[in-house]
Amino acid sequence: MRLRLLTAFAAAVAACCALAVVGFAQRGDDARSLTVALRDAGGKPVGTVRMTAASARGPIEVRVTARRLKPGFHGFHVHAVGKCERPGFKSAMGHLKAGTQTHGAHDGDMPSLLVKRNGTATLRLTTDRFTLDDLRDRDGSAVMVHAGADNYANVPPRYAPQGPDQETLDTGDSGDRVACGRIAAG
Ligand SMILES: [Cu+2]
Ligand SMILES: [Zn+2]
Repeated sequence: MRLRLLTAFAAAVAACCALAVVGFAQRGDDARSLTVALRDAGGKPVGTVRMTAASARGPIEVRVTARRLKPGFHGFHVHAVGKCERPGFKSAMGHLKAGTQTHGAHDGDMPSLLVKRNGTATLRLTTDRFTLDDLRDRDGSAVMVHAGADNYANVPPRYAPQGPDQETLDTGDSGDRVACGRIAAG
């Protein structure tokens, strides 16, 4: 009798876990939301980015939780291609953009990630610069964390009378790519 109860209990637990897994899979990716796993240059998981659209054409809510990163500000962008080839993640190409946009105005530019002294970060932001469909376009896209701070191409004329150079206008000078999360084509 006792054994049968235990068996029933084990079956209930298994069913419950299976449901939880299914639930998670459904939560993971659908028309209104997606989840991105951030991995560092060694392939270790360092965070999660959850993107949710409140409505079909509405702004995207972005929620980031990250760990095992260096304290301080880190440039944080959506890059154009859904390829995170280690170690340098160059395969993700440049920032997600349309036409002649420059850095600070790129579709994929987002507020910087502030990593605390304990190496963790949380960030919650909204953006109306892209839709989930834009992220899941033919070549996908990638969420990128950089090694250093982003200057948003905000370089005062007293430093650069001719204006910032092309590299700054493309990147915001936040340096190496230290973590990447792939968004597959839809
Ligand atoms: Cu970037
Ligand atoms: Zn940019």
